[in-house]
Amino acid sequence: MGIKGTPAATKHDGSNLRIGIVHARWNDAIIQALLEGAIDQLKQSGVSQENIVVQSVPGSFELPFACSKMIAASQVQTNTTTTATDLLGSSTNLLDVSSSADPNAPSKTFDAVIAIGVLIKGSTMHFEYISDAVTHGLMKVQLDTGIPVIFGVLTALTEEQALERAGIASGENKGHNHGVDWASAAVEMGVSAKSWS
Ligand code: DLZ
Repeated sequence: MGIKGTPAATKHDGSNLRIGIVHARWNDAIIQALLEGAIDQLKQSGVSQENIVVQSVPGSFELPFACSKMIAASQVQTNTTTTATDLLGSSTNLLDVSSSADPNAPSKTFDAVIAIGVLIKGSTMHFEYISDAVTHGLMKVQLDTGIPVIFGVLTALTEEQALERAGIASGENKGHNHGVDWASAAVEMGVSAKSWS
């Protein structure tokens, strides 16, 4: 059984995965802690450094667009390779290429993307509008692309709440770094999505 507020632990091998991380730059100290937690956990799950691609955007509102573009660009790169081979050679060459490919090699397409942002409620309605738009936007990206997008957006009522969820609260109890859980979710969903397709 998991501790309250965290998922029950499962172990998955991320060594064949390529994971994208897109993070906002608002509330940067909290973002950096979450990013570090996520990257450490990805590596612990076997994802290699070169298969972790990090991209930043100004704020959380930009996360869905950036995730969508990142996924599309990675898919175009993969397709371009195929097209180039296609144009260069005969069908025999194409067969040669596929038979020499390592079936266990990580794909160039992202297997999962983690969107990291920290939204802290202010005195206007900005927080509500951005939280709602980002949540729906990220859900749409994963359903439209078929690539899992992990919801790494903290929607905190106070800065202290956000610090706790990044594991950097002041005082004795530093809280728990949710970036770690997001990385585990990315590996589990990346492995699962591969087996479901
Ligand atoms: C404008 C704004 C505000 C008020 N607060 C936050 C926040 O707490 N966290 C965050 O990630 N971004 C915030 N932003 C910026 C918006 O997400 C976005 O970058 C701008 O509105 C430009 O589209």
